[in-house]
Amino acid sequence: MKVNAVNLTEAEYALPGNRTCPGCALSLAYRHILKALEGQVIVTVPPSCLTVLHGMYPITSVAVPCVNTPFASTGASATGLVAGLKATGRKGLTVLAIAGDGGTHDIGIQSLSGAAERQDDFIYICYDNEGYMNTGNQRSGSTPLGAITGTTPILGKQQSPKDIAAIMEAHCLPYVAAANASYPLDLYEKVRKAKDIKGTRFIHVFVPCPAGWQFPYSETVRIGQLAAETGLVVLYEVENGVFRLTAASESIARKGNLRPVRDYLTQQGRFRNMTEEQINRLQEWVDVRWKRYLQRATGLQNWTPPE
Ligand SMILES: Cc1ncc(C[n+]2csc(CCOP(=O)(O)OP(=O)(O)O)c2C)c(N)n1
Ligand code: SF4
Repeated sequence: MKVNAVNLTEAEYALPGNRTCPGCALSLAYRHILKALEGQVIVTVPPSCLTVLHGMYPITSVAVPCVNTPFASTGASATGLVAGLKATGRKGLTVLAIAGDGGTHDIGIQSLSGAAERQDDFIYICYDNEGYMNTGNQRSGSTPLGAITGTTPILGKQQSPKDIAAIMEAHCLPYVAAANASYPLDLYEKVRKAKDIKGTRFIHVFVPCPAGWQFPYSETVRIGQLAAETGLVVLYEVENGVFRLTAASESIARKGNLRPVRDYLTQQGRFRNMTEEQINRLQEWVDVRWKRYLQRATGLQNWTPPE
């Protein structure tokens, strides 16, 4: 049965009263991720906003066991947990490695790549707030072109972000998906599906961050929707190599056009210094990627990574 707001489980594993900022989309996403796993999970987390959400011993806002692992070793830590469960004969638990974009695109990529190449049996979720937010918003490999951060303070970032889901897909994983906290039921379905697959499963989750991106915290869900409506974030899944657009991206592909990226940029203080040339460059980047996703979805052409 397809999940909806009415039949979604009432059980909660990410409890109220955590220490994330008001309007944090990570908090929203994590709540649905743990619901999808029904609490039958061991989590491993590197330093990040998620460790803040979990809380400091002996107090926690999360009702599942969690290992805090060093920054570079999330993938290795998941491998160890999987081996530990096997050695002790424990069944029915999912190992979930979950890290920010700093901990995934940059610092944790080697241990993640090693574990994925071994096809170790866990779900890896990268929640992407497009910067090192817990330490005050430094630029990461996922920060978009033109965004002002603590380490790109005047002109904004000069480079396009790396496509981590494409990198992970190149590891021939059985399941790769891209989700967005503003579409929590789509995220829920993806985690449910990943739960029942063996091997390394990778899910990228876009999580708007009001504190770092400089928008009012009441606008979190709308910012995530605008990211999908402008094509800056595309929702999809690749199951055993078969690509499918989902949620808002699927309906835009069927019956609509993308909105201009400017509609998204003007809602956030971090883009306030973008030049016309940068906005055009970003629009072009989106258009090229969107065309390739459409071609993939309709099976017209084999996918090639964007430049
Ligand atoms: C080896 C190491 N380097 C730096 C830090 C400091 N540090 C803690 S959290 C963090 C930022 C993490 O960024 P990201 O992975 O994107 O997660 P977010 O904070 O955005 O949730 C940094 C740099 C650390 N704990 N360990
Ligand atoms: S800095 Fe951003 S991601 Fe971190 S807790 Fe605050 S809103 Fe959430």
